Amino acid sequence: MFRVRFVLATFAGAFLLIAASSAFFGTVAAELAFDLKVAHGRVPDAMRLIRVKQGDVVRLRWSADQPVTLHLHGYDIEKQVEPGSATDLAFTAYATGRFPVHVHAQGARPEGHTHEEEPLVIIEVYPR
Ligand SMILES: [Cu+2]
Repeated sequence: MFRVRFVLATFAGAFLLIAASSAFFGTVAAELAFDLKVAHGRVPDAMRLIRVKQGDVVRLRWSADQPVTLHLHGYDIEKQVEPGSATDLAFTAYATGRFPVHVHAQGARPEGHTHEEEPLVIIEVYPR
């Protein structure tokens, strides 16, 4: 009987610990939107690193001064952005890690391409 109670107490303790730590770190996934303006092939320095947490719904709202094809690596999402209108690139950040957004040449294929240039933006997804 003592053993059963001990196990239950341990279980309750572990549960409390999980509840407390998730309250501290924020367990609820957020919906996050970022406005990113590409001018002369760059975004402002303050927007070059985007940090989110695993499970967040991330919406990148792109605008550009000239037509550009963007490629989010890892998640492998490609978007065409035309000047004069914003284009959303949205995804749920299931995978953790560091994911660059590159500019592709118009008409280039995503398979087997190389990226010599610096990424436009880097997205870091942290474990929740
Ligand atoms: Cu690419």
